[in-house]
Amino acid sequence: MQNTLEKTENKKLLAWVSEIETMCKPNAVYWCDGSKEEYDRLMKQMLDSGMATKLDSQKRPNSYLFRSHPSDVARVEDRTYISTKNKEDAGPTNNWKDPQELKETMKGLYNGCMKGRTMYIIPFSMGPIGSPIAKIGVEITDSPYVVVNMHIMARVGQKVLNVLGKDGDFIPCLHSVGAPLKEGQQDSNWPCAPIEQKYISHFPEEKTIWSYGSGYGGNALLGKKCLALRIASSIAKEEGWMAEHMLILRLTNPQGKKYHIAAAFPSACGKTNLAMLQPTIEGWKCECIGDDISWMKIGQDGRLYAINPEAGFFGVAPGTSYKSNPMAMDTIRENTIFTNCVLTKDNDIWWEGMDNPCEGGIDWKGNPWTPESGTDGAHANARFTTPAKQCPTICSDWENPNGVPIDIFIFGGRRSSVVPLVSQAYSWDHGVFLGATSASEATAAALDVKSKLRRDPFAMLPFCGYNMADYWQHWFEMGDKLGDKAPKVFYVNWFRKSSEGKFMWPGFGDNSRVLKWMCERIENKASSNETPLGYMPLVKDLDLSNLDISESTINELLKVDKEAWKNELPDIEEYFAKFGDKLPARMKAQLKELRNRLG
Ligand code: OXD
Ligand code: MN
Repeated sequence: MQNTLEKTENKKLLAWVSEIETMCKPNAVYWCDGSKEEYDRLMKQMLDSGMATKLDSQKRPNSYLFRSHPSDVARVEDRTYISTKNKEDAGPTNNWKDPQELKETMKGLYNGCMKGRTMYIIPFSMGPIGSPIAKIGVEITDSPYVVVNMHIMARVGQKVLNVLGKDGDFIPCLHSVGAPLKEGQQDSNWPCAPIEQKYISHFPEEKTIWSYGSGYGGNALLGKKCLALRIASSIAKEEGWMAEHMLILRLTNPQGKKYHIAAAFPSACGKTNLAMLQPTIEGWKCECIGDDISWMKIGQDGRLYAINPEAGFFGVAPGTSYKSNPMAMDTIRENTIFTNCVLTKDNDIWWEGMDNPCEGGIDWKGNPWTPESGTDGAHANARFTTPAKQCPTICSDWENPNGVPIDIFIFGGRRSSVVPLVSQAYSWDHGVFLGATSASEATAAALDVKSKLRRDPFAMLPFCGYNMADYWQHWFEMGDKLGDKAPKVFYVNWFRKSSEGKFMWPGFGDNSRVLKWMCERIENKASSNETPLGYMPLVKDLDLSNLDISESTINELLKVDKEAWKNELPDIEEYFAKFGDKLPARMKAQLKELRNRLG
């Protein structure tokens, strides 16, 4: 195979590649240059092998559909490890294994695991190349599907090696689908290993990632959850910055004043929808900077600056429609990789919740399917991988290497009861408490999460690369450093349901009404009501112009149900108790204050 990459002289990289080649024994080694020619060639190869399907070039130019193995459809949290010398450093919310033991097990699996396959080396930058906030990683993988997805999700190839130079450092990310081929053996369309052989392992002390056995999403595209969240969060703690599971957006008011918002919601709670919001209120404009991850450093002026380390969106497809997220629908009109969607009769894709019904086609498992089949045509965690620059509302500053200054943090989750539409934290510490206690109802983004309500602090439960209690302490300390320049913190719940089970708040573009109140709050222009939960708007404080919503519904959305909150306290206490002596004193103080306010 030819490529145009100049050979790197980086000693650490050359030594690592040769070590992995010796261990994994691939048939060939290929350095990725990140070019379009490379992308097209690998796609052609996957089309020829039957792994990919090309979609209709008129309807969906330069786009492809893949179907994963039915056992390999989401992140596997039970098989994800934070491997530190001391168990306590991983903390009670992470799976832990001793690094030596885990490496021994995994070396056994990696030994010869790339037989019959090509080993691809992908140099990538998370963040605009050369940004003071960006980091370089190199992923070694035996999956061409991973290579093409990484082309979209990160900045890949020669330009990264140029920045790395002879002595530059990088984060080694090793990935194998865990399916060596015997001489003459026919490959399957989605090679992967059985669940008990899957390992998504992180060694934060060595800043290294080893992933084995899965080819799907966050298990395999190692720049995303593994590097940009788990490893980066641990580096960020060490270096005094923040790596968060947050979208970033810019809101501009009718006078032209810009506000930057970073918001953390658990997986599948509408982060991509909010990032691509189209305000329904006159004169307000929203632009997207990122939909999943935010890296933030304190700038010279003492404010917190954020970049989106990714270059693409790996979005949940089902439920995405012109009604729920027209900007996402326009983003994916071309140059997009789809995984586990329905292939329609006219060679396009479809999923549950799309605008028009589907007559039928081939479902995500590869079987003939019609809406009458009685099963979902697309998997609930079907995804699109699409370039961020294609989003019609992408912000002109989305690749600004210095980032954008954050004014507002939002936390939230999917709660059908108890949690009101919006509240504002009384202080930074109160905001950290709100982030730490956020909880959400189940999602399809992880294979093994079944419980109905789970506490998902800062939406980082599956993504924090060290002890969650130390992470909370880090948040408190960042607040001390930021002082009065710290962003203001809010908590939202778009998902409250009526007694008839209907969503009470319209959501989507109308969420701009809530964001407007937040912007006015930080300008001291909107009044508020002091409640046990924080500052909350009165009905008159929300811009409800041209919105068909009854006064009683709004009152209900803004109601503080003290008794329900008192019932939540034991659950929060029990949750905090898991962290033992590590629980920051400032967190305990916040719990006490909430209890006092509830009376
Ligand atoms: C994601 C997730 O894929 O959070 O973004 O699961
Ligand atoms: Mn996410």
